[in-house]
Amino acid sequence: MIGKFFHKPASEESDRVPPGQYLAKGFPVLTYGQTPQISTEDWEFRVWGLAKEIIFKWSDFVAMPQQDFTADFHCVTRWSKLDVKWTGVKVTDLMSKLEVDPKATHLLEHCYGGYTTNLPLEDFVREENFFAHSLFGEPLPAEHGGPMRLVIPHLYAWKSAKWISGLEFLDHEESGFWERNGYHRRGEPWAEERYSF
Ligand SMILES: Nc1nc2c(c(=O)[nH]1)N[C@H]1C(S)=C(S)[C@@H](COP(=O)(O)O)O[C@H]1N2
Ligand SMILES: [Mo]
Repeated sequence: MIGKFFHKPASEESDRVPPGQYLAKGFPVLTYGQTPQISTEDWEFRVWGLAKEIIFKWSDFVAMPQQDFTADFHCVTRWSKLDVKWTGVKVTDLMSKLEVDPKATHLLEHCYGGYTTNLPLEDFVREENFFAHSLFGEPLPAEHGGPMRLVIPHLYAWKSAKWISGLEFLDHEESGFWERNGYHRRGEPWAEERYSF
């Protein structure tokens, strides 16, 4: 396993690599199923459930404040990539445009292609979370979730939904795709919250 695709972190990086993780060479692609192809003209982002329903178009998203982000990326299959550079919109900036019911405690991220993953609201509404449409200065490639994905740096990357199509706000926890298939409900890499069994 070590060698061709992974390397051991140098000592100055090792304190940034969670237990049981290795640094990937390049940026692996991890997708369950097909890669959806969605143009920015067709892309829509819908909010529903315990929030006032609203549909954003691509132009609405790029009209919000745009920022650069640098974040570490940890896949539960044990590869990590440090200092990934993204551009997009902060979750907190999107939240300022929503009317979320105070009863909402959780949400489900929905994606083109049918993938879902869940989060407690407090793991979603954090300053370091963002929607990304660019990767290392280029439009986000389809295989990495383009045209738009969510990035939740403090949790394992299955929470970072690619081809995001919407958010469903809930007053209870509902499992997403991997959570129903044995992954941990929350997925904090430093606590190695990998699987639920
Ligand atoms: N829609 C969707 N989002 C997804 C996935 C997926 O299969 N479908 N895989 C998740 C997993 S397990 C990981 S590790 C990351 C991988 O992102 P990458 O392919 O850009 O490296 O995307 C996450 N988001
Ligand atoms: Mo993953």
